Amino acid sequence: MIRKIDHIGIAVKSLEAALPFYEKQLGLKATRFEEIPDQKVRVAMLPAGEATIELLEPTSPDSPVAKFLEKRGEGIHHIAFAVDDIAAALRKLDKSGVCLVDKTPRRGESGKQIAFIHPKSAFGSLLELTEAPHHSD
Ligand code: CMX
Repeated sequence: MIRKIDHIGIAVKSLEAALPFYEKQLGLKATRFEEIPDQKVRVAMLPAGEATIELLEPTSPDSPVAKFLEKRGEGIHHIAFAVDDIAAALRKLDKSGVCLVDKTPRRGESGKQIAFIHPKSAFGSLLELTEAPHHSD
């Protein structure tokens, strides 16, 4: 079902404050910035080998990332796995009784379809499934 780790999401209070560490100290480069209204976040994507670091800044106090920062502070927020068929993967997980935040995919960065698995079903980690847009979309 899972092809690879697509990205790791890291919650930060401010992209502007966090980026110099990731770019100047670690030598990564933010290649894309995007606001995702559906998730109430602004993201910076920094490719790191085959996977990408996604820095997440909340755009609203009721963003899931704002709630995370309030409760747990800055740090790793989720791990995203690339799948070929997100709808089929969600059906399979749902049938097995896995607690899904999204039973049907939503729109994530770069027009990807995304869905989250609740941390209570994944032993404490928030997991994301992501399917890249098809060229004909
Ligand atoms: N990782 C691990 N645990 C987490 C978590 C996270 N990112 N976010 C919340 N939790 C924990 C909470 O601390 C809480 O733990 P306790 O019960 O021990 O206190 C537990 O999960 C359940 O929390 P909850 O009260 O049910 O729900 P929350 O209001 O905290 O929401 C969640 C949790 C996962 C349902 C919500 O954050 C969500 O819907 N996330 C998916 C969407 C999202 O995160 N979008 C932002 C990223 C967008 C992107 O990358 O494109």
